[in-house]
Parts: sequence; structure tokens; C-alpha cells
Amino acid sequence: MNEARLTRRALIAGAGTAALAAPLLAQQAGRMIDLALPGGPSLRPTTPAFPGKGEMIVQRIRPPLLEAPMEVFREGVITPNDRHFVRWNWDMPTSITAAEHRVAIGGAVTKAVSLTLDEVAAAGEHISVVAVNQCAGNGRGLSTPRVTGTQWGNGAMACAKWTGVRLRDVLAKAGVAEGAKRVRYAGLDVPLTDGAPQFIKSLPMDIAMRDDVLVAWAMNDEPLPILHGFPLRIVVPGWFSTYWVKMLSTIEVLTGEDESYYVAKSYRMPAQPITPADKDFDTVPITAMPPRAFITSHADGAAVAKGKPLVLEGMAFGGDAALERVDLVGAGWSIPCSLGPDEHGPYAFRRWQVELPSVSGDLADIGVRATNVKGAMQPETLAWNPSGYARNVIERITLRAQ
Ligand SMILES: Nc1nc2c(c(=O)[nH]1)N[C@H]1C(S)=C(S)[C@@H](COP(=O)(O)O)O[C@H]1N2
Ligand SMILES: [Mo]
Repeated sequence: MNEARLTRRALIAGAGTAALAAPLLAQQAGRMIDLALPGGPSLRPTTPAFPGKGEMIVQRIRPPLLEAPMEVFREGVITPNDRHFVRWNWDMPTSITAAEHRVAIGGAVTKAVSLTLDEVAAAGEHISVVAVNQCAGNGRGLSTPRVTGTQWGNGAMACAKWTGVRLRDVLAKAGVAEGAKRVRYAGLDVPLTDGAPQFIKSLPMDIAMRDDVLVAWAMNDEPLPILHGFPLRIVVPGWFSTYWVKMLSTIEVLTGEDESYYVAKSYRMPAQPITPADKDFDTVPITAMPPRAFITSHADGAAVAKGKPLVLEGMAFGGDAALERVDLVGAGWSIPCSLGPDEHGPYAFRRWQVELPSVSGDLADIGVRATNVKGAMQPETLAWNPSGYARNVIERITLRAQ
């Protein structure tokens, strides 16, 4: 589809009103999936009943938290829209009328404006970036000791092609004033309980002005589905998706620090490594993603043929920098894996593969370790923190030789 047509379709024509019907979960419950969570009940139901979704693991119905089964990552490096995980902190509107939608820009600007979707689309060059969208809490259910928050397995991640205009071009419509420090933004969702904070996030100015930080309206060449933030969302390649605010409706330029809840209080990590016993420690905001790699060809406990060659495969990503290498690691040994083609740039999933000449016995606690071009390498041990954020410990499995 050509870009102009996609933009029109995404913003105006094809999706004048995007509506979300109530999923009929009871009638369409699917199989149960075991997330192998060490700290508690780990079976979860799946359902194909959310609009525009294939089979997804139900972590919560409202607001929706849907996880992708790991076999989704066996396929290509682009996650199909219908298998892309979903996460809403608060209640999302279930009907959006594109023609009435506005993005209001205020705060430290030369002229406050309220932009229609056409005006957003006309704000600058249309660009596409393929990038991993990953929840900061992805994999937190695998933490020991157990941590608070949604008990995700590792399926709260996905990779898609995002298309839109640069955030800095949208900001230029209002004109950023002298002394601007941060850009704060919010979507249309509202807290479910009285007095609870709105989901607002902000970026430091240098990140907001980056060449590849987008106000996006398309996901894999389709209009953003309502669950993924129709009609517009922020995309910050390389940063955790807590910053990728959906249903974008307000932007505010700040000249000081951001004291709002989801920046000053929540989505923060210990500044230094801690132990579960530590109670008093400094925190820093979660920002850029570290590298991760996964074995997708074999599940934990799978049987492999003794005396035969074995091919292991999977995917990896570099986080906020391109992937440099992936190694298969065991107890005291490592073997370099070959990387698949770099099809989609530094922020995308990439395939890897390794062949072992002959399986001599069980392969106990093997894993894959990604390293990015900035030298960040996945650690052997979990950097435990009370909310289980930014997990990137090497994920281990055991294969049984038969
Ligand atoms: N408006 C809005 N945007 C939001 C959120 C939200 O609750 N409201 N959650 C954020 C978080 S924490 C995540 S992990 C991602 C999930 O994006 P997805 O549902 O498209 O996968 O959306 C982000 N953007
Ligand atoms: Mo998240």
C-alpha cells in the first residue's frame, strides 16, 4: 500500500470510528497455558475473543492484559498485529471517532495548538521504524522471590513496523519555548478509581527530539488497532513501552522536572543492585532496554536425539542498540551462534541459529546470551528488583537426550 493511502486510511477513511466490542470470553475460552511461574499459580486461559486478536493468554480482562504464547516468536521477526501483546493500565475508551480526535499541545510552547489527525499527518515527513515494543515488566512472573505486578511470562513483547511523523515535527507546530526540559503526554484512558493518577509519561528533551521518535498511526501497514492505541501513539525505539503512550491526546512541554506519579514514583528501578532484603534505596526511571535472547525451537524439558546433530534456533534483540552477537551458553562453556539477516535495523528482533555436531547427553541449563554493539551483555544472575522490571537474565532450559 502506498504511504499516502495508508495514512488516509489509517487516520480518516477506513477507521472513522474504531470500536471495541465486549469479548465473549465465557463462550470462547481456549486451552490453558502453563507459564511456569515459580512463585504461584501459573496456568492461564487463552482466548481468541478480543477484537482483532488471535489466541492470546488472558492475564486480565479489564483493563486488558493479553500475553503472547511463546510459540508466536518461532515465526518471523515481525509479530503479526493479532498476536501482539496488549497492556492497558487504566480504562480504555472503546469507541474513538477519528474526525473528532485532537492532539492538544501546550505548556512551554510559543503557541498552544489543537491538531486534527490531518494536521498531525501533515506535520512532517512520514517515516517507518521497525522496533520491539516490550513492557518493562515483561518476564517479571519468573522472578524469585516473587514480585508485585502482572505476573507476565516472557510474552509481553513484540516487534512491529511503526509508521508516523516525528514527535519533534509535531512539537514544531506549537513551537518549543526556551528552557524546555521534558515533553509529557497522555492518552484518552482514565483511572478506574477516584483520585488515582492518570497514566502520563514524559521524555527528556533530547530523546523527544530524536530522529526516530514517532507519533505513529500505523502498525505493520495497518491503522493502529484500538487495543494498540488508535488513532495515534508515541513510539520510542529502544525504550520500554511504558513511554509508548496510546490514544495520544495531550502533549505538554515542561521547563522543570516531571513530578507526576508514573515518572516520579512508579516505573523506577534501584539505582544500584539490591537484594530482596533491602528496603531503602535510591531509584532511577526505567528507560532504555537491555539486550535479550530466547530459544524458540525447543521448550524446557524437550527431548533431543542422542548421538545426532542438534540445531537450536531463536530470536534476539539488542535493546537500545543493534545486536552484536548471540552465544549459546552452558556451565562454563559458550558457543557463538550465527545471526540471521539484519532485515529491519537495530531495534528489531533478529533470528539466530547454532548447530551442535552431536548430542552426547542431557543439555542441562543451557541458554542464549545476547550482546549489543554498546557492549551490554545479558547477565548470569537476575538483577532482582521489587517490581521485576527490565528482566534480562539469561533464560535457561534443559533438554533431555533420548
Ligand atoms: N494510553 C496508554 N498508553 C499506554 C499504556 C496505558 O495504560 N495507557 N500502557 C503502556 C504500557 S505500560 C505498555 S507495556 C504498552 C503496551 O502496548 P501495547 O498494548 O500496544 O502492546 O502501552 C503503553 N502505553
Ligand atoms: Mo508496561
